[in-house]
Amino acid sequence: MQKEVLIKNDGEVILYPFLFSSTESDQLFLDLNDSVKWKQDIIHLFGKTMPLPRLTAWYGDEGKSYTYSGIEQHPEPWNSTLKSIKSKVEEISEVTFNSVLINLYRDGKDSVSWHSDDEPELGKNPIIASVSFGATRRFSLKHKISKKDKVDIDLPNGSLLLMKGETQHYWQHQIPKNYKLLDRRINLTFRVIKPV
Ligand SMILES: O=C(O)CCC(=O)C(=O)O
Ligand SMILES: [Mn+2]
Repeated sequence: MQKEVLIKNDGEVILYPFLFSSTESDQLFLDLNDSVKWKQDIIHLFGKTMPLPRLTAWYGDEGKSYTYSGIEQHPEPWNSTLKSIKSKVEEISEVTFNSVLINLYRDGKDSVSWHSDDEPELGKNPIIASVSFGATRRFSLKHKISKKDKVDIDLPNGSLLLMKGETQHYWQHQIPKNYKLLDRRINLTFRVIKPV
């Protein structure tokens, strides 16, 4: 499988641009767009509440609940499309995942702001496997200490991005807004939820 190492200091980030063929990816995008139980979450920011700038869904093994925005969330059970994507990701990453957070970016105005995937449920040095379908979006990483260390990469239809080791400790990532973009993108971040 063709791969490109994007970060190898203070963590490891690897891109596999062609996890799925473009025909497979187009079909998986349509399947997920229709079958995933999308939700509009709310964020609390500076004393205000506002809708999260994307739709989300959470699927996983039974009993793998996690706390998010102070609310205990229970996962939807895996469907057949998600199971098939999960097994392909597990083959490449050599990790067994027990949950997936799915994001729907309805157009370029949807986004995710700077953050690290550092929830306590993920434990120390989690491996995160991120699969993208639909519109290509820019993904940026910046180092938390040496702020001039920045990596920008476009995540194409059918790609897999692996974030490993100390990446979440030293780096933040985001999907910036792109006001010209009208197309949808679906992203799946496979995770291992641990008992806390
Ligand atoms: O959409 C992406 O590629 C990243 C999503 C993300 O960072 C997250 O859900 O934690
Ligand atoms: Mn993230």
